Amino acid sequence: VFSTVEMAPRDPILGQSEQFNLDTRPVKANLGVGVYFDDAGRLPLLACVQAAEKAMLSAPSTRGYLPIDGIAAYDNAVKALVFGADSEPVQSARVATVQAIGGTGGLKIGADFLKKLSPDAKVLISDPSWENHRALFSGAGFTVDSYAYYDAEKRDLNFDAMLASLNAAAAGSIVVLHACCHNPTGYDISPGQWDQVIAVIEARGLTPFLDMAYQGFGHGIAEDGAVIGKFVAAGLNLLVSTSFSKSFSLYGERVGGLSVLCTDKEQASRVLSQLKVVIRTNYSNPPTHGAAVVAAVLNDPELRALWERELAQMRLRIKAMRQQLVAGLKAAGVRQDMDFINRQIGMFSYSGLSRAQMLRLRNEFGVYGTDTGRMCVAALNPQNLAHVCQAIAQVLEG
Ligand code: PLP
Ligand code: TYF
Repeated sequence: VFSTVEMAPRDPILGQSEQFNLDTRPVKANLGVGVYFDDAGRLPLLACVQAAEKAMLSAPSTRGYLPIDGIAAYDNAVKALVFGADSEPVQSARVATVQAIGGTGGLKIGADFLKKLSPDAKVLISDPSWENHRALFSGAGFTVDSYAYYDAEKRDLNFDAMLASLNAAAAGSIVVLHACCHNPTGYDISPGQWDQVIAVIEARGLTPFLDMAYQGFGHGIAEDGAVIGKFVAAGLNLLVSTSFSKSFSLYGERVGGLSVLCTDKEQASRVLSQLKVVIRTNYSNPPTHGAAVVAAVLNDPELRALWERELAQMRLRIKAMRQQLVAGLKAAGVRQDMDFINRQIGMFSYSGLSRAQMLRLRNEFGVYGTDTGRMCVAALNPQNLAHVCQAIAQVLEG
């Protein structure tokens, strides 16, 4: 039966990490995968997570099956984080939230749900977008197109073109939007531009699906979440996937969620019942540990405050690394203006380097970024910064 199976291509990002791990050069930097490392180049284990786990160990719990939609206290915490605890949608119980296996799981539950509901709808993702968006929505059976987003020549957003593509979208199309910290470009649209996007979504009858994988990594938890309030104010229905992989540094625990903003409570209960069918037929019910940790932190005022401080540290460290990268590139002899790196936000920088230049960086200097020129600023640290700056300078000027 398997004789005709073809070899699938490797994930362009995760495949590169495998290559990086095999690289025996003493000086190297993995700016490929989107993972936050601390100043010492280590993957953090947050103190709030350790405190929650310590408390859990001292009162061990049994491991029965969770409900299909996950831990109730977790789902409520996700809802509160995304919409605001006192927000009208939460107060009127018109949000259906389920625990998901990472942000990816949230996207996939949403995609399968939408496919049953609107089998002929097209999905639009940004050009460019996270590599997995196209694969995931195509895998769910959708035709995936893109809307304009980035102008490589200008090294900036092309907002007019973005609005034009959304204006040209067929009614009923599903639009996948990065809520904040756009992956891969690092360019977010401004609050005023969000208003214009929302107006087009409303006018064209599009279905917004927000991917919120980096809440708190941009300007702050509430600041990054404010975009959701704009959709609420416009009276739109929407889907939001949440990931705690980065904001809790819990990548391997696979903690995420999907929230669907419905028109009223009764509709939300019907939607929830369908989300549960999707989950039931995929993996029955979610795993316990990661979501229990996140719920414990979010629902305890002290641990929550600790998390907010730790998240702020990560956010500010990335900003500092951006500034040091720009200064370091200048000091290393890069003549072109690299200050756009400071205007980008979140984990990533679209560096503007070509594929050939990215290959040189990797082959000659052991500096790994994606072929598309994306670099993970959150993987820079005082030890690797000078090497990275010199390598980029050599490639750009040498
Ligand atoms: N969406 C975007 C834009 C991402 O960058 C990521 C990164 O991992 C995800 C979704 C997936 O999140 P998770 O690792 O929690 O599945
Ligand atoms: O974009 C990134 O690097 C992160 C991590 O299939 C990631 O979002 C990359 C590829 C992938 C899953 C996660």
